[in-house]
Amino acid sequence: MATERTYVMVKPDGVQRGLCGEIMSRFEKKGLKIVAVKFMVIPRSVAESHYGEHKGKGFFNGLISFITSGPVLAMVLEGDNAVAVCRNMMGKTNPQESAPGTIRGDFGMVTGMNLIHGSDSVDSAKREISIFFKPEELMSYKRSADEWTYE
Ligand code: DAT
Ligand code: MG
Repeated sequence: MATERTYVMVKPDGVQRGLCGEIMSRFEKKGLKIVAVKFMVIPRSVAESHYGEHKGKGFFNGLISFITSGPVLAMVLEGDNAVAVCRNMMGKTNPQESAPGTIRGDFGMVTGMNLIHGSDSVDSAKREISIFFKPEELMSYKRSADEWTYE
């Protein structure tokens, strides 16, 4: 098994539309383990660091304004291949190109309000988790359901 941790965040539009529970529930039901959760308004400097790879792009300033415009639900999820599993459940960046059954495909209409962020690699997951959480905020625990989730 390739147990990984990934950084997932319900963006301000998802919070405003009352989708926190729905989104978290999908990950829980899939079998991902919740390792950490935080409800917060992201400071501008933290948002710029989180989205550093997009600095200089035309949408960067709008993205930073949007992601800092209200509270987000930040979380760390763990499981086998958690990074790719979560990205698949999110759908494509443009919700109109996302398959039904994915979070963006089911709930989103435009790229600028695509509801959710998820790390795109194990390396970015490590970087993003360390931006939003202290090591002691990450819980290591066993769930009895794990033995009915993995062979
Ligand atoms: P993803 O969130 O799927 O990893 P990304 O890393 O390419 O996508 O971009 C980060 C976010 O920036 C994305 O979720 C929404 C916004 N964004 C990306 N491309 C955009 C564009 N062409 N116009 C407006 N917003 C964009
Ligand atoms: Mg990305």
